[in-house]
Amino acid sequence: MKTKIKQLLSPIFTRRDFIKSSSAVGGLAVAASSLSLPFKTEASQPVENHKQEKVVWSACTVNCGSRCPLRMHVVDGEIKWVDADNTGNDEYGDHQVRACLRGRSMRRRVYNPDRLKYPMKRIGKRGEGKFKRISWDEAYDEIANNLTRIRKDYGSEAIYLNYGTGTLGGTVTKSWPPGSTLIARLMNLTGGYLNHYGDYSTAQIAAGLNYTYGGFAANNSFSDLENTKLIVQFGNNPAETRMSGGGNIHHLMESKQRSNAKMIMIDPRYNDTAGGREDQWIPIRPGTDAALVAAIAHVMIKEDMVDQAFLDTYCVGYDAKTLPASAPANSDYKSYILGQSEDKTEKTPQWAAPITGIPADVIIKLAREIGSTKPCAIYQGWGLQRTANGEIACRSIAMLSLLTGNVGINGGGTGARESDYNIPFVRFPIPANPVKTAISMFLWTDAIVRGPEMTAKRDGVRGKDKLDMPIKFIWNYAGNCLINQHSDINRTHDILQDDSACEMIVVIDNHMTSSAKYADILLPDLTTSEQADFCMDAKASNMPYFIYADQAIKPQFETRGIYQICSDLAKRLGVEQAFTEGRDQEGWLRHLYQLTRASDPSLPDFETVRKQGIVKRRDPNGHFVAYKAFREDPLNNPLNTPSGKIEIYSERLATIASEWELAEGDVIHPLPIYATTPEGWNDPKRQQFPLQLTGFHYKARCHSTYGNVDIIKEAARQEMWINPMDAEQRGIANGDVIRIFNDRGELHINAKVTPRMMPGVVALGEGAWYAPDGQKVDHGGCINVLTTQRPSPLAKGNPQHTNLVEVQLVNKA
Ligand SMILES: Nc1nc2c(c(=O)[nH]1)N[C@H]1C(S)=C(S)[C@@H](COP(=O)(O)OP(=O)(O)OC[C@H]3O[C@@H](n4cnc5c(=O)[nH]c(N)nc54)[C@H](O)[C@@H]3O)O[C@H]1N2
Ligand SMILES: Nc1nc2c(c(=O)[nH]1)N[C@H]1C(S)=C(S)[C@@H](COP(=O)(O)OP(=O)(O)OC[C@H]3O[C@@H](n4cnc5c(=O)[nH]c(N)nc54)[C@H](O)[C@@H]3O)O[C@H]1N2
Ligand code: SF4
Ligand SMILES: [Mo]
Repeated sequence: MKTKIKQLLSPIFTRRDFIKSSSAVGGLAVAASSLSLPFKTEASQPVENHKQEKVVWSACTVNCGSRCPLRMHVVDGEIKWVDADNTGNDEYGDHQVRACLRGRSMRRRVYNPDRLKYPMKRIGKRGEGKFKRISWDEAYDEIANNLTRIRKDYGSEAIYLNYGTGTLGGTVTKSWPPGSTLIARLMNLTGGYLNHYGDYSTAQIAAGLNYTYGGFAANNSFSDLENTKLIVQFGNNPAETRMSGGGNIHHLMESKQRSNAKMIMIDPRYNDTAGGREDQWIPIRPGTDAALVAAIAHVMIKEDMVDQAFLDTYCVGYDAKTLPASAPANSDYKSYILGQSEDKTEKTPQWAAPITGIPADVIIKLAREIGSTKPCAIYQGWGLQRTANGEIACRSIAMLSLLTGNVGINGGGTGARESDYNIPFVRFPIPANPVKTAISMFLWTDAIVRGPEMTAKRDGVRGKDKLDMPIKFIWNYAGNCLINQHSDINRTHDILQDDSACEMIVVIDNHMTSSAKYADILLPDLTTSEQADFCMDAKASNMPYFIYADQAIKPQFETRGIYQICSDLAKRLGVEQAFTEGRDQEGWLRHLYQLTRASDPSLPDFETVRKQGIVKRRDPNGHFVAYKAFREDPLNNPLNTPSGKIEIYSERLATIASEWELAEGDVIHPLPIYATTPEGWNDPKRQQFPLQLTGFHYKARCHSTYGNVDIIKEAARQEMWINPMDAEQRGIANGDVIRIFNDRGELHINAKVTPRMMPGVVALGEGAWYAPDGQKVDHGGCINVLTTQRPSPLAKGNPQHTNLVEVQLVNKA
């Protein structure tokens, strides 16, 4: 059974698979996969290389939510192949954290033709990719002089650290959140910078469910699914988004196998996590989950399946009994469902069917199943919240856990995304930022063109009523959000063309990405293979770990690491001692680890960690059960909400809804109601652009990272998913080249015609490398030529999965 499960997880290969297939050819290493990736097992090293070869622990630190150790096989200073974790007994709970095919292709990133080799200065227009080689000293002078000038002319609020998660998993190299980076350390020692809040991953759910649960909402760890009877997943796809052998897909499958629980997948796309393991797939129109939830609630209320005692004890605003005094009559959740509130609409399954595209009888059956199976584990991914009005949509899903009283118990959960246990680790100290202003990470393009017009109540400026300065200087470290990953590339391009608006952009990357092409000064960074670092923060359920990634090879070309870059700049800016505190990179690693061990002496010493590469632990509590203490004793363990309870009705949101200036179609509401969205299924714009386009995080890449690895591009091609009925109407067959377009942009890519996509909706994996043809048409399949910069109402986040488009045939395959 175990092997079967692992085989189903096609991108994850087991060590046994390799050994089996290599022994079949007399000990010579042959990859078990059909992809002949350059990796071999230790047992199968070619004899002639055996002597010179060293195996060095390294890691993959990209932001895929996992984090994998890599064993670099180095011969004559060159990585020859990449192997995965081989420690432990590989039983579940002490299993190997095996890298996915992306990590195993790391060699192809390190030695990629796109690799940046030298510092460079822009000589063409931004985006043209025309640069001249300069020395490090020239680059430092340019940066230091411009920083000093811009600080003097505009103030520190004009300096911005853009979102970038390329090395999120590192410690020295950590690229996000901005306040944890070495660039922030340097900036804060020299006057500070304009901060950002929120992230492209979770902006809406972090903001929305904060009002329900107080703080970033937790859910039970996937390992706890061994205690459940029913798993319901709303747009959650760990088979693609948590792919590591130590990642959450592994925990989901192993624990599901133990409980034998049924699994229902609710997603417009038949995703890889369903992939034959689900008991039911319920395709749903994007942006309509809250309507489905409301109809489920209706059935539960009518059929007396609601856990009234739980709602009375732990929640605010389910019915009139627990509604706050400030709330108007009939503004409770039950009244909303039964049609007694403002909209006078009963949220019956018949009402929800034409909205969601799910037949009423399927909704009724689903409601009875969720209402009568105890415990029931409701989870959501982050796809459905990365949408217009996503804050309210994700809050609604929590209602299912509340109505059924599943919060705080084993086998139950909260309706948020799964949580994980992490090993506490001391990080780089970052002095306080003298600038207190912050903008949403999504509104930096607006802050360039209309910074001083941006206010707290309209644009979500924090720390101040309004922004005083536009952004004039951007640090873009390990991020591709200048272009590739930020919405509406054509708008961003136009904004960045004017170099008297944002005057200086510094990009620090490994590769010539689309963002790198917009740099004024482009600095070539080391890869993880060329330096040492501690790597951690994996989403690994109840088996947390950290990795010591050692230096496997010498820095290539003239590359320099972020610690050296910042130290050198610190010297020029007169704060060298304060920045380095007299330590080099290894000195800091030893120092931070010493502090970590001081609080947990059971951890192995530095040299041992360096040798063994990975340190694994178990969650001391077995499984993480979210809000367990609150469930057991709500008076002594209140939540971090104003009432201390779970707020179905939020007074704070009622206040915000009445005070903020919102664009038409934006909804902030004290209750988790269903709200239609701009560019949703019923927007009149559908006459022109009849298909809903949703995005997804694709196994071919981590966002754009690994997007230039030839072999992976071939294995998992960039295609737009379309249902056979929609394709036929347009004369499109599988593999044909199509154009996808709307009023923001156009791209050409191949069609994947598949019943795995529901009719009326198309999907495109995010992160493909933007490849414009000079006419603003992209040929790489980068979805962000089609997405909007209009922010979501409450979080001011990225609604990148909410788009209307039309699709036409360009060429037959
Ligand atoms: N349409 C659409 N857009 C999206 C999303 C979506 O769902 N749909 N998802 C959003 C989400 S959730 C996120 S998190 C963002 C991610 O957006 P980004 O954080 O920009 O992620 P990447 O595209 O992986 O870019 C990481 C960059 O870091 C570089 N890099 C990798 N390793 C190193 C290193 O060691 N040093 C340096 N200096 N650079 C390195 C890579 O070359 C790459 O350019 O994208 C967002 N954009
Ligand atoms: N391989 C790989 N793994 C990754 C990443 C990557 O780029 N590549 N990125 C990482 C990062 S930074 C993040 S933030 C996470 C992202 O994790 P998620 O945000 O959870 O991933 P998505 O693929 O955007 O969305 C998950 C699912 O939601 C579905 N969905 C979209 N809209 C709706 C809707 O309205 N309703 C419902 N019910 N479902 C909907 C999508 O079809 C998709 O299958 O993944 C991480 N893991
Ligand atoms: S991309 Fe993620 S799952 Fe794959 S090797 Fe890297 S950290 Fe592991
Ligand atoms: Mo993300």
